[in-house]
Parts: sequence; structure tokens; C-alpha cells
Amino acid sequence: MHRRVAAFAVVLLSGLVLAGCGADDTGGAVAEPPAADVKKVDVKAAGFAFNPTAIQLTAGEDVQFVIDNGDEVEHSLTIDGLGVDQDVEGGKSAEAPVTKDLKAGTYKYHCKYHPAQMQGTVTVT
Ligand SMILES: [Cu+2]
Repeated sequence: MHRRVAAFAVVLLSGLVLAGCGADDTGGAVAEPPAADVKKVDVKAAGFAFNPTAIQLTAGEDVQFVIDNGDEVEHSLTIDGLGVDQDVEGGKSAEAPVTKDLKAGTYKYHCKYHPAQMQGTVTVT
């Protein structure tokens, strides 16, 4: 799974370069957007804390949270108001389902297993 995370990082880095190079046959009415249109947001869970604890995103974006668990116990990334509730086993990483068309606002997140210790805030502007 760590290799997949690395691959995503490469996709993220190359995304700017490749943004203008989409296939010619993608019309306006595509049910599933190409993966390149989905912004990966990496969140680390380690030492019973999230890193980062503040995430800035832009309204209208499609995002996918990718959680990397550096602890030996299971954590979750649970974001109130965004429909994100993704478990991630100890030592593993996990991808939450894509969250489409972000609405402006402030969204608190936490780990549902350690809600008092693990918290953060997503701000969409
Ligand atoms: Cu936790």
C-alpha cells in the first residue's frame, strides 16, 4: 500500500504538467471524471494525532482524502458534513470515497476511535 501512496504523490506532482493533456473524446457529459481531476489530499495519522490538523481546499473541487496510518492501531478520518468516514488499519493507508463539488464552509474532522486526541479542521473557501 505504501507504493500506492507514492504513486499518488507522483500523480499529484505531475498533475499540473498533465492537466492540459486530457483525452480528446471526453465530452461534457461524463459520468465519472478522469482521476486527474480529483485532488488527492494526504492526511497522516501518527502518534494519535493528525498531520496536518488544518486543511485548506477550494469550493467546487473534487477531492479524495488519502489517510496514512503510522500507528499500530486502527484510526479513522471522519469529517462531519462531508460524508467522509474512512477507517484505516494500523500501518496501512486507505482512500476515502471521492468527495465531489466541495461547498464552502468549515468542517471539523476527527478519528472516531480517539475523538478527544485526534482532531482537525477542513476549511473550504
Ligand atoms: Cu484514532
